[in-house]
Amino acid sequence: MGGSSSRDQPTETSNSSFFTEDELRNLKSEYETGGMEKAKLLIQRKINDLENTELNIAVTGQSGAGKSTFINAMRGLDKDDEGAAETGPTEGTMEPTGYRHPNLPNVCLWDLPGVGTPKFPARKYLKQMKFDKYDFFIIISGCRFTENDVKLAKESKRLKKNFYFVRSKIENDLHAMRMERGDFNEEEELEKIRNYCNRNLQEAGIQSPRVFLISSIDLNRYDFNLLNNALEGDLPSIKKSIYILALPNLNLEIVERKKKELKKRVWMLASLSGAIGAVPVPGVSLGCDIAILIGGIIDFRKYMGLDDASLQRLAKMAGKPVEDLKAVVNSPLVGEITPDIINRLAWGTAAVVISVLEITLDIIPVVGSIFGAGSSFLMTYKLLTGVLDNLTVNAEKVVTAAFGTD
Ligand SMILES: Nc1nc2c(ncn2[C@@H]2O[C@H](COP(=O)(O)OP(=O)(O)OP(=O)(O)O)[C@@H](O)[C@H]2O)c(=O)[nH]1
Ligand SMILES: [Mg+2]
Repeated sequence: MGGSSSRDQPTETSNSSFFTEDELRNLKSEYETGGMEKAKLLIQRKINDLENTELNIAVTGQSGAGKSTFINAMRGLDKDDEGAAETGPTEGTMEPTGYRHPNLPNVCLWDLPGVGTPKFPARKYLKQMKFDKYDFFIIISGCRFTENDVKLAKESKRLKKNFYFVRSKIENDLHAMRMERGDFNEEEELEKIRNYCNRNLQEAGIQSPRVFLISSIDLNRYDFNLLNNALEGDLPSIKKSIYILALPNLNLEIVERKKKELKKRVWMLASLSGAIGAVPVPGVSLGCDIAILIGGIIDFRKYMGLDDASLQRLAKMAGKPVEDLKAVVNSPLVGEITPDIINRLAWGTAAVVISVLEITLDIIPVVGSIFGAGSSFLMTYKLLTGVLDNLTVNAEKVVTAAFGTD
């Protein structure tokens, strides 16, 4: 895949690491000259990058097209929830407003005012919105294709920003067509609307536009997964990871993607364990670093949507009582994390034999020696792998309870 922005990025070794080839080589030489303590600095720096990188998503389009509703849906919020963007049939948002993701404050969705209103004629709009600060654009179009949609698309292109054209309220169109015609075929109609949008963008000089048909009130259907695929292909590695972790747990595919991203973090966190002054877990005979473990569990749990607030949001989205979702969760990891729980996990993993060879294979040739560096690494690696597997299984159960399996 790969859009224009990914070409500017240094090549990564593979999907299983955030490090580039050069960085891995550097990591190896740091280890060879300064041992684990020196290598850890580089790993820590990468973890800091993961925590501090911002992702700014601009959502733009005609007034009333459905920008605010889409942003709320992406954040897993209902329009009445605290902190939700205001929506409604009247001209709403008057200046760019950033909405931070409830779990990942570095992800910000920007609700830009409707273009083409008397207050914001298109030309003035493009200047005032400071287009440059955003990672990519989502242009939302409500129904008919307009001149302003084209202007927005062209401006994004001129600024070499990826843009994704989202045709919203699609379930409304389908509903109307279904009422009108007896021989209604949903897939055919969707394809017609896609072609219509594509043709208009092409006629305006956008060569390969990317068009997605979406319903913000039923985000899980239609082209939402396709939009995520496109973004996954276009964003540089760390931003991609952050984007995926910010998605609401709408389906099993999203949960699987999150697992893949979090797996890349396991060996990095494990490498940091056993630092000087680390507090060992009482009762766990092999050394391991309780602060790193607990931090990992809490973060992974949140990204997997299993903390209380995320479960509440998901239940609301699914229109089900939160108790129904909580009822399927069976994990010691969802309550308070105590040393005792870590101990129980450790007993569980005693039976799980993870050999060095099972650890993310492509990193082995470069930093293989780090993995042999001590039991503390292996123990933390085993525990966090177990944690991630356990949380994934539970997240899958929650998604299925919320939305079914299709
Ligand atoms: N059926 C349906 N209605 C939607 C969808 N998206 C938005 N709406 C409705 O469309 C109306 C306008 O949506 P908003 O999200 O407020 O639109 P906006 O683009 O933010 O509008 P401005 O802030 O004025 O620029 C609201 O009544 C929404 O409920 C959708 O996917 N399906
Ligand atoms: Mg709005």
